[in-house]
Amino acid sequence: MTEHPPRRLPNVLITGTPGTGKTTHANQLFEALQATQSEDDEVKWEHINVGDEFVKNRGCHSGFNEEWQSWDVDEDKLLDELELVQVPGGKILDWHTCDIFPERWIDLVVVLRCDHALLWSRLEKRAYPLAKIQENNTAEIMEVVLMDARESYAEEIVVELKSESPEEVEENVARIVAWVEAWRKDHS
Ligand code: DAT
Repeated sequence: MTEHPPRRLPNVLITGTPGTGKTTHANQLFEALQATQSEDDEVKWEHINVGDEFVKNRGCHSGFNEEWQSWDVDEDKLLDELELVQVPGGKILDWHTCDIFPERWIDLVVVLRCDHALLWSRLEKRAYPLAKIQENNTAEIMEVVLMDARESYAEEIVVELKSESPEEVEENVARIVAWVEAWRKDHS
């Protein structure tokens, strides 16, 4: 494994069942963190929607699954593509799968949670096939992403946050920004 210099900024993974609010949080977090940066900062914050930008657009998949209306992920290719991207830090990774990244890449894992009836209505608006809504709903009830996160990363870096209202998005983002500030002090 190639040794890299320590990260200047942390890598933050925003995860959760589809529809829990990952992209909503990642967008607001990106804006808030970007506002803390200056022109001459070497490492800039970046929001990476892993599913759209890497799985779909960079072809880290083995084809489109018509039944599930989603791309079948090629995990090896995805990890190869992201390996160098994550090195300097400052990446806000937005993805519903959290257990494929090497533990050393990630400094904070935020698992978003949402009431299952509310989640159902959010997913219905996306016109997902019924089976996909049901599967995601069950996954949320069974806490699948939270359990995967806890199995894959050290307990102290996994945070579970509720995402049911715009106020909660604001509170969550403020909390993550405060965590980032503390990380930067610890690593300066
Ligand atoms: P994800 O990226 O996890 O699939 P999203 O950010 O696209 O989810 O959000 C799905 C929908 O739910 C979208 O219409 C915005 C809304 N939403 C998400 N989190 C919310 C929250 N905390 N309060 C109100 N609406 C929210």
